[in-house]
Amino acid sequence: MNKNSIAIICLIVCAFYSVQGVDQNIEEEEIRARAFLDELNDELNERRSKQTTAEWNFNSNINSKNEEIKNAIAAENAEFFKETANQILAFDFKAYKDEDLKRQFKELSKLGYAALPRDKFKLLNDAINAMESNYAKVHICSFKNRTKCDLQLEPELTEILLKSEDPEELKYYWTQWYDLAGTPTRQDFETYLRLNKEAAVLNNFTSGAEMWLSEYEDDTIEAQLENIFEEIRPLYQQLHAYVRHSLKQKYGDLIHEDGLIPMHLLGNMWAQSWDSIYKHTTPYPNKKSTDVTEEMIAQNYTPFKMFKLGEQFYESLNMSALPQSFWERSLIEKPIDGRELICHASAWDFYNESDVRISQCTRITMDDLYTVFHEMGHIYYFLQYKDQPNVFRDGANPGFHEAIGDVFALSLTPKHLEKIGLLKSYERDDEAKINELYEKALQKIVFLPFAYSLDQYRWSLFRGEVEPDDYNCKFWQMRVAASGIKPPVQRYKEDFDPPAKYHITADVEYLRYVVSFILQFQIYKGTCILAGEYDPNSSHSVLSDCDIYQSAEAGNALKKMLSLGLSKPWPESLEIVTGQRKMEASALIEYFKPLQDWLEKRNKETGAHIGWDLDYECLSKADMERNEQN
Ligand code: X8Z
Ligand code: ZN
Repeated sequence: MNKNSIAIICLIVCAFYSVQGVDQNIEEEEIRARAFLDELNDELNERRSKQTTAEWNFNSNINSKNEEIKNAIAAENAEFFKETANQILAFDFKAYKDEDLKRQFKELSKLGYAALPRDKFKLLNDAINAMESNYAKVHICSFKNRTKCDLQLEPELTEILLKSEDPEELKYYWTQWYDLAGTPTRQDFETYLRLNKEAAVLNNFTSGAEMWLSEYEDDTIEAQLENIFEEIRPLYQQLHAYVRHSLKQKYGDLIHEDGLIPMHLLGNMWAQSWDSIYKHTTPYPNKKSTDVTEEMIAQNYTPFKMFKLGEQFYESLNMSALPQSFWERSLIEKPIDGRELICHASAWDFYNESDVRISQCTRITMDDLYTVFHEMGHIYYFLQYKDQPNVFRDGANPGFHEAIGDVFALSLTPKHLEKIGLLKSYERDDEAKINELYEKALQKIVFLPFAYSLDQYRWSLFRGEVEPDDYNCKFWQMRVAASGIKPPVQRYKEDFDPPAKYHITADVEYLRYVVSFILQFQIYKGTCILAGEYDPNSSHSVLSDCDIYQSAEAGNALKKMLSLGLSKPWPESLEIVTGQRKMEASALIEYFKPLQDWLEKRNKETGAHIGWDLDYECLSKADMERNEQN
């Protein structure tokens, strides 16, 4: 053996022992790290519990005292999170073998807004609170009686938008809402944008867009969504063409055959769901509707009864009854004591035993029954993952949390509604089935471009791609291009309409709903197969007929998925129920296939134009005045 060989052997042996030494060090550190996290966990639960209580108090009773308490606790917790993030720098967690530990540390190192210095953190919270309070406090004078000025978004404006068929009245309320809920928040919104960017940079992201997108733990998520929208666009265009053509019969000159649909005629303040125009546009109007609102009223349904119906459905899938505290502490009806509150429905985890609650100004309608199911999905997610470490007590990604309740609601098929006595003497033939799918598409398909454009818009602002002067223009350009709808009146550069949507005012990321509306069909299909309610290999089996009620198999798989929380990357959660690890639109497309075929045929027969001209003009009020003078 020559000298060189001896040196090489020595190098190999030394390297082996030093790797072993490192391994041993890492293992020892992992033991210390686990002890650190165990201790921290109780403190995190306590702090989050205290913060949630303060947020709940503000949400259900907006006043300066509750705002002050909420801000003080948020500031205190932000400082604590900063200290914790400093402490964890002492742990070399990226080198750990234990994936679970690594992931807990990774979550703990995300500071979000807490990364801001104390004064800026306060400024940012003040701006968001101010926008939320403004939204909650809007009161509008009645169209017919301008001295009666106590109309609010929920329930009055929502009801009027749903029911009125008078374009002038609808235009009045639409304009009032956007003028009062949007424009006055412009300054706060600009503060929010500035500090959001600073926080993103402190978190090592280029902007708030990247910070939001990182929650999906997949660098290709934007590209995947682009592909999914390519797949869905033909169905949306057919639906849009059919609706526009049908509404023209009702509203005449207000609608142009190849133009944008004026959004105040679509039954919803943001035109995010068009189900209330079902009655004017039904494919087969002689068939009975599956909207059971009237029957719910006739049977004296109350909010409590709607929530009990929801609970019973979840229980039928092997989930437990809701804790007594849920019933005692939730807010399921709009209080009539005059206090200001946020009526937008929400579900709350108090990180404390089983303290979970819903806040919803429930109306007795089928739409609100869907919302009850939706919110309960959040609640059962909270309950299933409650034994996970605090940092994993969250959805597999934000879209999962939004999807669960909707998966259950998809089982509210006509057959199910008959079973629970809400639908009577319903005859189900091919025409009735087209009506059913059409009604669902007005909720689910219409929503997708709306939701996507909302966050594409915010991303572009976060990324600094839009000049402040163009903030409003850009918003409408993107909404128009995505959905083929337009505001009922000219909006100007001086207006600021985006915060007239709750999630923009309240800084809630919205891509979660896009992901949810795709995933929910995928998860629904998976549970339907498990329940033996759907056979993908049989041409007689129809996905939209499936009802997973009382299926222990579906329930157990869902429970297993929910109990993972955020502890594993989301493909693992998806795989449990669907066997797939990728988000796919194929289940949604399959669900609506019979409708898509029908729409294509019908639109051809009627000559309905497909697509829309992008005739949205960006103007300032000064431009407008000049134009008028010339
Ligand atoms: O905000 C909600 C839920 C609460 S997480 C009621 N949703 C979105 C909205 O109302 O804009 C549900 C679907 C879309
Ligand atoms: Zn939700």
